[in-house]
Amino acid sequence: QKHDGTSISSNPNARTIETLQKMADYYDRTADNWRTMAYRKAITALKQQDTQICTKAQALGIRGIGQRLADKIEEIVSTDRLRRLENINSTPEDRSLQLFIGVYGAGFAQASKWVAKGYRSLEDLKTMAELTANQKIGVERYHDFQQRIPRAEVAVHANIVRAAVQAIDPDMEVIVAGSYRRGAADCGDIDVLITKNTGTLEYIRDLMIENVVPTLTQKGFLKVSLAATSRGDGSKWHGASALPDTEIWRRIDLLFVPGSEIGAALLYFTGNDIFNRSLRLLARKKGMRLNQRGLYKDVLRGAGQVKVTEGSLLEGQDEKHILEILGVPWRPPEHRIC
Ligand code: DCP
Ligand code: MG
Ligand code: MN
Repeated sequence: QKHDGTSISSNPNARTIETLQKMADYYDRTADNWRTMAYRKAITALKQQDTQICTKAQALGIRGIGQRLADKIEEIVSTDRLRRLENINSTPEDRSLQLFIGVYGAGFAQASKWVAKGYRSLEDLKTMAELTANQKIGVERYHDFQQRIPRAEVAVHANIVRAAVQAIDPDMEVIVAGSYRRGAADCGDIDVLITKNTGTLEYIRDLMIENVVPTLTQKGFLKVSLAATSRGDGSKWHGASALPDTEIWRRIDLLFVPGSEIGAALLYFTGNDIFNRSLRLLARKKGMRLNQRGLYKDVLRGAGQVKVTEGSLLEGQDEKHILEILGVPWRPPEHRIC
């Protein structure tokens, strides 16, 4: 099993894996899902080998590795480099694209447009680009949001939220999910589930949006709202927070979860995303459907796998039971990395 932050240096293919990982990260940043998946698959397959894979033929003999990846593996081992990787970020346009993709609220498409307009630096964006309110914050706080958050600091943010929530209703629960729950030493953001055993979504959302969020904003802990839902089945507040007497802003996601859905929400928001994808696929193969609200059966699909009915709820409250029904042996959060 692999843990967040665990070294793979003892693996005979460590050097190859490290290089392929850089390629996967690059394709992930450019939202090239197909290539990202292909590289991740190859990395997973390589991690399971106990001898070094040196030639294309050897690589092709492994399930999950195709022609192109096999070529790259041979190139890495025989030349100790990968030309494709060295070509990435080699032009100013490439470097700007990578920089802009990191702006909160800007995806690959937006970043490409900025590059096409001739912008190259964050300063260019500040002075020349037409930015939405969120993009403006994404640019101003670029370096804050790029920093990983030490695990201990994540806990302090969550404690502040918990104290504010429980001051209003002591039966409310505040659980940190995301990479923190998987045991990561540092996190990209702070993912907080806000729930109550007997609480409905409306109850929790009203308490948060009407009361906790304004209070924590007034206290100076919450800095800005980046995305929030206040009606319908909306259930989140995304923004930034900062500890007292510190300058650095952290990305924080508050996720409102009715007690009846906490199991499915825990599963979804703990991830990681690849683990979630494989669970959803498994559910589908078994005629079920898994999302962040529950596991459903008898989902009718028509032509092209289009959903005809929602199906009936099998389980939403109990994380362990959801895995049981799917026939997946229990996996503690630290082992949910694919
Ligand atoms: N998630 C998902 N698919 C996505 C985005 C998120 O399944 N496209 C789920 C799995 C993630 C969880 O939500 O683990 C939280 O999302 P984050 O983007 O915050 O990712 P992590 O917390 O896992 O990592 P990081 O430390 O980068 O925040
Ligand atoms: Mg996270
Ligand atoms: Mn998040």
